[in-house]
Amino acid sequence: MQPTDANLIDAALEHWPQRVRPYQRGNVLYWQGDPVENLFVIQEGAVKVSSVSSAGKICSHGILGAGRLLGATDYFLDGIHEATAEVIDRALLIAIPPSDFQGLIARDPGFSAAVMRQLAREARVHFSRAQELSFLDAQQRLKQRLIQLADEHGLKTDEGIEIGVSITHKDIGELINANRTTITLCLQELKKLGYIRTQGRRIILIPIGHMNILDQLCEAVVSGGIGEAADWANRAIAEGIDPVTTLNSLLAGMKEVDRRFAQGLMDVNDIMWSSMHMKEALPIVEAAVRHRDISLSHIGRVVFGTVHGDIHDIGKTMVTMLLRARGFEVIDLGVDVSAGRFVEAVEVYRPHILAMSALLTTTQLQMKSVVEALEGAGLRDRVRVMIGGTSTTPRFAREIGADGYAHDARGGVELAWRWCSNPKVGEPGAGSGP
Ligand code: B12
Repeated sequence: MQPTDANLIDAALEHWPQRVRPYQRGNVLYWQGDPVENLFVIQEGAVKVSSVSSAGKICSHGILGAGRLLGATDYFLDGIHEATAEVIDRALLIAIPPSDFQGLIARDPGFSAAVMRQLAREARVHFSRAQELSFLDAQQRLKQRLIQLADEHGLKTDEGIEIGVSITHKDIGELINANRTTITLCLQELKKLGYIRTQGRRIILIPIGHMNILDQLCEAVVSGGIGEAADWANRAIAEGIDPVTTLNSLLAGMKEVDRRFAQGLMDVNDIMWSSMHMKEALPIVEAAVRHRDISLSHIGRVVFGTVHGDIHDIGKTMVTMLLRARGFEVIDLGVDVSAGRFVEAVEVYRPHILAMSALLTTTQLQMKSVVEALEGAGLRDRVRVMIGGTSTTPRFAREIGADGYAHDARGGVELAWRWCSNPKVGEPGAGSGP
């Protein structure tokens, strides 16, 4: 049988039961530069191991949990601690004097194998950290580190795996070599992607298998083959991943496409392929969203289109999908929609909301033409106008006389929901419509 970390605790308890001591958060076991007076086996709790560079920069080597051995490398090399070890969560530690440690290594092959295994593991961790620093950006590093923390300190809960140790943004920053602002932004992004949830200092990860599926889905949008994104979307839904989380992964794929396009790593042709992958996957997610919220009845009608001269329709499709999922009836006019066509649709369908999307700086001015055309046709007071798309802003919405703007699909749905819960006089929901 392979010696495990549990063997190390068992062996330490068997030989040195009287050496178990409780420690509180903030207790320092040893400082960088101290001589090795004790080695420690962690029976319970968490200990942060970090060092300070000559330039005064702090680097955390890890937050170690039960079964880990502290100080062995320092003991074997020159007897001086290369890092500081600080308790960050109440802990029970077994302190072992070096001579006792050496004696047991000589006598007990099982113990000695467990120690070697720990040292090998440490070496591997350092190696993969070095790789991460060279190849991964801060968000990817953060994700890897959270997965490792969940592996070492994770508690299974109904919502996923909770990292069972209280860590601050500063702790995380030291672990992945990033400042606090970066950590906050990366955590927000991981939350948006649906990979983690936070409550105060509690961090809960979705199952790692789900993360892998979402990563594959995102990558399939960026550079997959035909049908690959759809396959991964099907798999995500079949595995019970939240459809909105699945949708966010598709969106992350398109963001990555944009990033690569901006860097000249992809051309318009590649973008076309990615858009096609996204469009193949969208109906699968839409069906799942609808299935989940099947009980909703229509709370309002929306006429939606991408303005004249603009053929970008993925954003519009996503907003439409979420609107439908929340119980709105959406009449999708498609792309490259003229002002006249919008006005005609408002006349015919009498919607609560007219929604417009534009992604090009040049086409966003079409939105103004539509508002003016509505005024010209005497329909402006009958409908609320909502605009969105990357090139638009709240200020632009005010300037052209639109009633509202939303930055993303979720914001658009919330705004539509608010409007339809509180209809304007003259609007269909207020009793004067058809
Ligand atoms: C995919 C894409 C294409 C595809 C479109 C395929 C399709 N079927 O849609 C193709 C290759 C055809 C294309 C063509 C062009 N594109 Co293009 N394209 C993109 C790209 C990479 C992604 C857009 C996308 O789908 N994003 C994913 C969706 C989900 O995001 P979204 O559209 O922003 O929507 C979200 C929000 O904005 C919001 N939203 C959107 N609409 C609405 C509406 C309402 C009411 C609400 C509330 C919210 C809302 O909710 C959505 C979800 O959260 C963007 C880059 C970018 N950062 O946007 C460039 C981009 C938009 N394209 C650009 C350009 C320049 C072009 C071309 C002129 C390129 C060319 N040289 O030929 C042509 C123009 C074609 C035309 N006449 O429309 C520029 C626009 C620059 C500008 N400011 O004017 C961008 C920003 C790329 C860049 N960085 O330069 N493009």
